[in-house]
Amino acid sequence: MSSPSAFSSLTTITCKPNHNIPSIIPSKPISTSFLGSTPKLRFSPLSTPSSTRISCLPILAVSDVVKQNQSKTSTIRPNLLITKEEGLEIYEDMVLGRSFEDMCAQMYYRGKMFGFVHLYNGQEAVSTGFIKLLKKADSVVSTYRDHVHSLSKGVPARAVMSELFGKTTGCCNGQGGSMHMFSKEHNVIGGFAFIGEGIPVATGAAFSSKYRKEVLKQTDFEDVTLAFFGDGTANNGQFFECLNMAALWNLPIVFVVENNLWAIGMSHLRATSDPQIWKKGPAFGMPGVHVDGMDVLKVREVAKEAIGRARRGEGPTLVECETYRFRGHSLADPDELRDPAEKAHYAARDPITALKKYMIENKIASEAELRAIEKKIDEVVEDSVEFADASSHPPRSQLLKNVFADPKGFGIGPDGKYRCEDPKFTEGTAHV
Ligand SMILES: Cc1ncc(C[n+]2csc(CCOP(=O)(O)OP(=O)(O)O)c2C)c(N)n1
Ligand SMILES: [Mg+2]
Repeated sequence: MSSPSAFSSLTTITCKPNHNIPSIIPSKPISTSFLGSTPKLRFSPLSTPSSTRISCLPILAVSDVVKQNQSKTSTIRPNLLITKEEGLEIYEDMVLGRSFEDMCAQMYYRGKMFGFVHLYNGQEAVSTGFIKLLKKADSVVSTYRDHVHSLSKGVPARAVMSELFGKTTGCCNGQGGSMHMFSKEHNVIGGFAFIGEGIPVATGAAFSSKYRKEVLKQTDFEDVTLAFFGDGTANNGQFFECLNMAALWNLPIVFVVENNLWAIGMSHLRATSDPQIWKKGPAFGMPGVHVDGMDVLKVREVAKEAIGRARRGEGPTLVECETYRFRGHSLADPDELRDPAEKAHYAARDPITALKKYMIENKIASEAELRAIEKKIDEVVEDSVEFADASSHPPRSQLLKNVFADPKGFGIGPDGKYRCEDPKFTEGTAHV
């Protein structure tokens, strides 16, 4: 039997009556004898694992989960959520994410990178809070905002920076660029540029973990997949289809919505009928949790529960992390739409500054120890730039490597030459 999860009671959040929305469910149960009649179209509920069964228990907030785990963490210092070792690891990962992205901005404006580059500044607590709890065999699926997810999962800074520079030493040999980080070795199975595109891929990865365990009997436990995506993406159909499949097949996946309140220049509150994304979990029969995504310790506690549920075979969880991006949508965005007061509000809640304060105030680490980490990371990031700069560009012969569609008739003409070499092609008059 699996151990009971703190989320078993979090699912009951759906029971909170919403007096603004009229109930469409009749108070008396309707007979299920005649399914052809719409008013009588009521089915008996499918049996669900006890952890996802919806009952009317008292509402449990994330803060209660945190408190509950706080008392379990250490008997010597019962108020702390992390050990020194964990704290230093988390701090280092968040500083790496931030410094790496700041360096990307510099390199982009110096013309070292091409195409769109989307930075993750401000959202570090989500990547670190979740990914640092994973094992190597677990998978991460990201979006175009994918550098930091890759770094948290262990892809070396050199490989990510080189990929951004379009060099052969990049994790995709320079063929992916900023939006397409991938590392088979680290089970980063893609940054995806089309929004929502990664969610079915993540669902497929989770299905394959379950299949390997249950059908092929290859492992004793299920590897977990984390699917990261944004608030705007959560209005996309693929999200709903995958919630359905993941719940139906009880897949070992966590859907992590990074709700930074904006989808390019569209406010989440203007674009979404019910802005509380976490509520969509219980609608599909899985727990839905909302957590402060600027607080890495809270994110981490929620992540522990969600990843633990997935690993124990208790199925998927939807976690909405309320966060904020400190820069424009991409480095090409002048970021003029968002209210300066809103930006200032979230800047004051910088997750790295908050963690630093927590660690120093609670004597988990000294200022000198944290400064030493910052210095070490500066060197790692500097080194990644020097490495990327010194690496070579891919040879022309690499152009069609990893292209799985038959290049004949697409990139290559009937004469065996690249179509782009035909001067008429570039004039726009070639017969394609
Ligand atoms: C299928 C598809 N439609 C439209 C776009 C253009 N687009 C790029 S980013 C974006 C907004 C996504 O916002 P959100 O999911 O909140 O992620 P964030 O950028 O805030 O991390 C859109 C619509 C796209 N990339 N893919
Ligand atoms: Mg967003």
